[in-house]
Amino acid sequence: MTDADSDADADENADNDADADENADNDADADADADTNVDTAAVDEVLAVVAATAPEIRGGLAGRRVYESEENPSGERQLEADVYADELLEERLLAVDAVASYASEERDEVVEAGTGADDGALHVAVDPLDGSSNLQSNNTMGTIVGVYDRPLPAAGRHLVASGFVLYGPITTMVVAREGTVTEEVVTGDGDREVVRSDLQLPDEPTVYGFGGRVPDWTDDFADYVAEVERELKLRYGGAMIGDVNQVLTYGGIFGYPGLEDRPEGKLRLLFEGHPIAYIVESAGGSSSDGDNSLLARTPESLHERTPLFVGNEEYIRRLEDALS
Ligand code: P6P
Repeated sequence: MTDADSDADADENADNDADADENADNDADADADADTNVDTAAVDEVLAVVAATAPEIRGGLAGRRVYESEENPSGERQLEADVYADELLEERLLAVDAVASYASEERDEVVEAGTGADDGALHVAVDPLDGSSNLQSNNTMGTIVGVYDRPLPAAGRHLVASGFVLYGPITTMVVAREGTVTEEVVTGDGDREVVRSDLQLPDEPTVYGFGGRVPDWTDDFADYVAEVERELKLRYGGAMIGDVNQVLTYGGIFGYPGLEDRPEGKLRLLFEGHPIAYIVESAGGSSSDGDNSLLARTPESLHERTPLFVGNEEYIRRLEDALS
């Protein structure tokens, strides 16, 4: 065999190895994106557990308006109500056979059920009491749940369902599954009665609400808001779930932007961004982190923050144009 032949063989072997590596990577990516055998009855059970727990969470709010000594992983002060809701939901959701893990905005780490993450296992991400700072002023707040078919933190494309409970004058639950959104009243014993099926954002938007202090907004965002405020009515209640439900009901846009001193924004991608984007996009609207759909994002860490915008497609597109 000449040197040239052996060089050619070496090159061919190297090419073969590279191809093999590439195929292995492609296979891994394919596995990562392959549909899992999620049992829809198990997803139903997770959502039913959240609804059934809602009356107890609501009933426990009145006596739990004081702050704990601890902070949550995002460095926010925890109310007794935050901890109470989190403990109830962890216990109830991990008792569902198909749930392999539970993650919460109130906990540093994922809690494993110890049942293994076999094909079809569900991984639940929860914001037990979104907007709990509204408790002291007796305003709305909510519970957010995202049901993923991959271990957490997972990409938005691995959501199989999401929902939120709104503790308003009435306790309601909005659920998105397989492209359809329903709004239900949660009765005192935790059952659900559908009040709006196939919920769609109104074509004519009416309301807007943006978080953060105006002096902390970027100039591009402030210019965009100056346009929006001449077209829509301000609705901002300080708890995302209440504000998002305004958008689902009246059309418009809700957002919490990246700020001058906090370009990543305030809200959490896994616990708030993904589930709410899944709902609003399923209701015919759009979501964005300022560049693209929030569902296109894969968090690198459990408590990763993101700029968050959801609402009618026209306003999301104009926002992305304004920030580009
Ligand atoms: P700000 C509540 O604390 C929350 O996480 C969201 O529910 C809400 O949209 C936002 O923060 C409110 O933040 O800075 O207006 O108090």
